[in-house]
Amino acid sequence: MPRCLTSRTHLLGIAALALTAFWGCGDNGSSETPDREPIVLEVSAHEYYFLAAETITAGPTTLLFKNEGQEDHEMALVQLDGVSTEEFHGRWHQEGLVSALESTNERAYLEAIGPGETGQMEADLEDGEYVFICQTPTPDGTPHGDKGMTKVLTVTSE
Ligand SMILES: [Cu+2]
Repeated sequence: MPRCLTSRTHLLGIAALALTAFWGCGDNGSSETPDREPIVLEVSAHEYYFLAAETITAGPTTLLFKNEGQEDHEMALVQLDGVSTEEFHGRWHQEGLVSALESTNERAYLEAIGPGETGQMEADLEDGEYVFICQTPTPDGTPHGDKGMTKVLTVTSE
């Protein structure tokens, strides 16, 4: 019995080592996201716009969302997939947001928070073009994004 237990433990140890080696190799192989501490990206919401940095470097990112406006605001961060920011906004205006979002991948979403509140989440961002969008409705029912509440973010590899 004790011998059986020992060999099983040993096998688990080898499996763990093999896994470590595998993932370690994978990390070194792709340099999509630099190995660094998460950077903090502050994003504030107002009527009806976002304030945030224009450009950040790729990698782990802490999104710190602050509602500095008078209405509720949410924050969706989508990565454009094969379209420029101009094409994305053009498609939004011509065909609607649902159609425009087909050429994006959502990377982060924080649900609506009230005035003075904050929200936070982690995202691992690869280089590319991104857009912040708020679709919380105004009192008359218009989504904030349709009032211009979007912002382009460029994530660079250097
Ligand atoms: Cu909003």
